[in-house]
Amino acid sequence: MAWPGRFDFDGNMRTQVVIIGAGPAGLLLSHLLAADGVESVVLETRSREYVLARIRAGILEHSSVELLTDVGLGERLARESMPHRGIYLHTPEQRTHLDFVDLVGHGIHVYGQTDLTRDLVDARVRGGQQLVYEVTGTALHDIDTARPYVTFVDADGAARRIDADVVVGCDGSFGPSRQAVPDPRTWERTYPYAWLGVLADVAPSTDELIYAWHPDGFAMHSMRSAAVSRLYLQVPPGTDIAEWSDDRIWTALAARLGHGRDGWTLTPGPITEKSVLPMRGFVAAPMRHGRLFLAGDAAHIVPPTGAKGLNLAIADVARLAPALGALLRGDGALAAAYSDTALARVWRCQHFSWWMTTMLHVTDDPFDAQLQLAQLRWVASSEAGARGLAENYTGLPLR
Ligand code: FAS
Ligand code: PHB
Repeated sequence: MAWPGRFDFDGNMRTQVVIIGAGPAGLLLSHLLAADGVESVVLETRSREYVLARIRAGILEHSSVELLTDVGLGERLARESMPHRGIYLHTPEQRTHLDFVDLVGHGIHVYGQTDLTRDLVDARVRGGQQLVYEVTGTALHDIDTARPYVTFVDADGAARRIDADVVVGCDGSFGPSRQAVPDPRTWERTYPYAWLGVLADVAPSTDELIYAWHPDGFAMHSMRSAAVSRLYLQVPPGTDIAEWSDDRIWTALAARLGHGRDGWTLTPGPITEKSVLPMRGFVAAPMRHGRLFLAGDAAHIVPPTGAKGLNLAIADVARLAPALGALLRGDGALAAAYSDTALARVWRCQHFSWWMTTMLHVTDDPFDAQLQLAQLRWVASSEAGARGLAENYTGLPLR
């Protein structure tokens, strides 16, 4: 294969930044570095097809959209994303629309992570970033020296080495980078429920997302386009997807989302994908050790209820890219501050995700249910409560 990067005297590759992982964090970081004249090579363990087919997040914060547009990734986003003013909070008592534009001056955009990944992969060729798929055995070396390097086996089975000035772990929650940080501090919370997510070839039954509290469990109606709906159901952790037929899924969604109430109906359709997603929160600190930096899920996981995972990955690399550019030009101040400043936003998002999750997901404790309903009534009736949700859901400024 035609090899990316530059070869040095002993036949090894050489570049400025090695990025491990071609998810949103790794791909966007490579794009931002290229715009700053910094060369990078992205190593990805999966195939191009696998990366492009992954179905995950669906919401972009206002500041994420601004950033992506500013760096030349806004064309398809502007054409195909769905701008939403707000969301609906639904309980058996009432459905309330929270208008984020009225509350905090901006809304959100519905745009699948799959679409964003496609845009990022397409932009890579134009920007000259190097992306190497189907690597195995990725290992980090000498990260606490000024000459770190990464070894791996390429798709042809050849052992490879890339020497660099910096290594960035964007390898998600199960990659090797986090393990390379000695004695990290970690925090973890496993929630006593999971999400069963479905993709269906049917027009959404709502104009904006519905987050529903119900005694049987949480449900959400999202979407990917005018013809594709994305919906979620709270299920017990470890649920076997085989126990949930399409009929059972639609029946539960109809009950929890209020089908037939006040004239609203949920229209079912062919389910094209279904999966069970565990709910957990995780943070690892620091997000830097020597010449290794971590970004995105490699450093933190949030429950998806607050739609923060993808946006946090974007926020991390929006902060990291200029820090690395400055570091490589001899100014290490931003790089030195990266971990602390990134973690401040991580914990704000971790808290908001916890708040949304514990407010909307039922447990077997009837006291919890009363607390949740009281909190939902307050958010639905108080401008201060609604503004607090709106400010966090639409996202804090990136810069
Ligand atoms: P990613 O996990 O996206 O990317 C990491 C990449 O590193 C992967 O491509 C992986 O193959 C690669 N990698 C791993 N080990 C490697 C190695 N040793 N060598 C090379 N490459 C390696 N967030 C939301 O906001 N809303 C949602 O609804 C939502 N749903 C989700 C559903 C699922 C099933 C999952 C797993 C996550 C979901 N998330 C959701 C969170 C998700 O969107 C992440 O926050 C987002 O993908 C983070 O992006 P990255 O940090 O790039 O990590
Ligand atoms: C989605 O559309 O996949 C989605 C939307 C909002 C969330 C989580 C996931 O909080």
